[in-house]
Amino acid sequence: MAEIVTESNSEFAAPGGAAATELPLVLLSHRGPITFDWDESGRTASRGSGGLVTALMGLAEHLADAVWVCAASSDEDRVVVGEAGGRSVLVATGAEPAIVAGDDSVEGSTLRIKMVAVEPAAHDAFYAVISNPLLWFVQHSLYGLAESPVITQVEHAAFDDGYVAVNRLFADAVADEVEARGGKALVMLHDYHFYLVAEQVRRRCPHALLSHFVHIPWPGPDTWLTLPPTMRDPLLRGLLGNDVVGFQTLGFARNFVRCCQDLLDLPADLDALTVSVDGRTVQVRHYPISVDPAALDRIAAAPVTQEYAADLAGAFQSDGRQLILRVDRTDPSKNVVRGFLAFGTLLDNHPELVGKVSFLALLQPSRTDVPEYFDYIAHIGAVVAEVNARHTNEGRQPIDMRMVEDYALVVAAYSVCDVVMVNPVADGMNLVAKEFLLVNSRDGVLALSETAGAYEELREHVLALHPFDVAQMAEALYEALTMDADQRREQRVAAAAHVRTHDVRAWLTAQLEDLAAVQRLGRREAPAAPAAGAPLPPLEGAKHRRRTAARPRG
Ligand code: GDG
Repeated sequence: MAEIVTESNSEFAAPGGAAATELPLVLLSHRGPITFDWDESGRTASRGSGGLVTALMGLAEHLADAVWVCAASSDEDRVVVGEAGGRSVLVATGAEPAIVAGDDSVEGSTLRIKMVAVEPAAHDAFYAVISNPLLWFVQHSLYGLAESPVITQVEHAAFDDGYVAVNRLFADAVADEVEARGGKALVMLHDYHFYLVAEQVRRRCPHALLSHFVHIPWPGPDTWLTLPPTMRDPLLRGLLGNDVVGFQTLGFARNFVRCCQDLLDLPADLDALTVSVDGRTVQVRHYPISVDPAALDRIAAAPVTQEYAADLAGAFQSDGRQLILRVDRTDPSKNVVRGFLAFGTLLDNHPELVGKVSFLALLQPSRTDVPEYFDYIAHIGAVVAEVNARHTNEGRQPIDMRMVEDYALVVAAYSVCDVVMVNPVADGMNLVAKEFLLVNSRDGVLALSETAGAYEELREHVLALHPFDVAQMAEALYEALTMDADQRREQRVAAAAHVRTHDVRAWLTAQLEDLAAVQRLGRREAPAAPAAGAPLPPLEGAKHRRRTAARPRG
């Protein structure tokens, strides 16, 4: 089998070195790195934003042979799939991304993308019935079990004809790409849409090195009992088709091992974080995802961001007034309603703060085709109106809620706010918390749910929120607003230093290094999980030059 090389051979890797691989790379995520659209000027292509897309594109762009498999999400994506006859297309990924025609020469970086067009009814069952909401709700513990979920024949059919069928389609697309590369490739799968893919790819491509990173929480076996065995068992077995299954936190990794033990009766080791299945050993790991500090710094320094920051400071912070911020999708897991209830309680309990503190909420409407999400937006609006009616002072409403998609505004708000409230019911990681820490210029306080993945890493430097306890959250906001300057500075500086050294490159490097170790030692005798922060096993041989050791701690 070809070997993974972890050496600095790309812009992505420099400086300090992040891992690259000599194996061809096949990536899979539901949302792709490039989306095509059509306007009066013709076909347009836009690059996805966010740390994950940036990091994985950085890796894929610099490898000689990489392909990113994803769903066709726009009408124009589907046109591109038709034109390409279902094959992958090469895209120039510079400032103005565009498809590279067969014999064109390209300057700058390129990325090969294979979009899969799914028949709409199957996609709807896969996406709008099973992935969101069923899996999302189970994994974020969002169901009130007295009344939901109600799993009927509709959900069973959606699982079989939607989730299973669409996973098979994507598994075939991935396996085609692996086979086109001689059957040996590093396959990196992402998230809750594709739990069944690895098992099927392994059947067709037994020499592929397979990994899956789960971005959202993985609850313990009791919570998974919410799903019938006809759903939960295949999901677990599907993930066990991987060589390495990665989670955001040690807690989620342990939950997965316990699920395999308790629900599938498989031999598993909770200390080594391994599961034995079909004569193989599956490694279960945690890799806390993070942000790209250089990219954030650039956005923070941009003139548009600076202008926004000055406007926000003028509007919310003149005369010693303070600003609390939240930035979230309108997802029930983000707990926006209880956050506003806590703010209302804060103003009830501390009337001296009325007129002295504002709450800016930058919310992005999310999955409005799912009824629970649609209803949740209405619920948020009602609570905001109620708190504002109770506490308007000299014509100034305490909550300014904006439904916007404007990343420069988000970064500007991070930079000036005094407190950021991140109070999800459950969250895989939560990148808002990490982004805020890097760009805030006022030694703002991070008030963070115990149930956000980021809490496992940052607990020493944050004010803990209990996401269901509105009274506790109100008190924590009060503590944040009245904390002395030295303590605020000490907390933010320490937390920001952690995030800078545990960035998105470290997240990716750690995965590639573990995969290299698995491959080197053979799948049956792969190493036990190193303790968090312990040095990794050395990568031996001329091809295993490792130039970084930065490994995220859990
Ligand atoms: C899932 C998991 C995990 C915000 N407003 C705008 C905008 N944002 C950016 C933020 C941040 C991102 O969106 C939100 O990331 P989160 O991590 O907070 O949450 P999810 O969307 O739920 O992400 C989560 C993550 O995957 C990664 O593994 O951390 O736990 O649920 O980066 O800054 N981006 C743009 N415009 C905006 O208006 N472009």
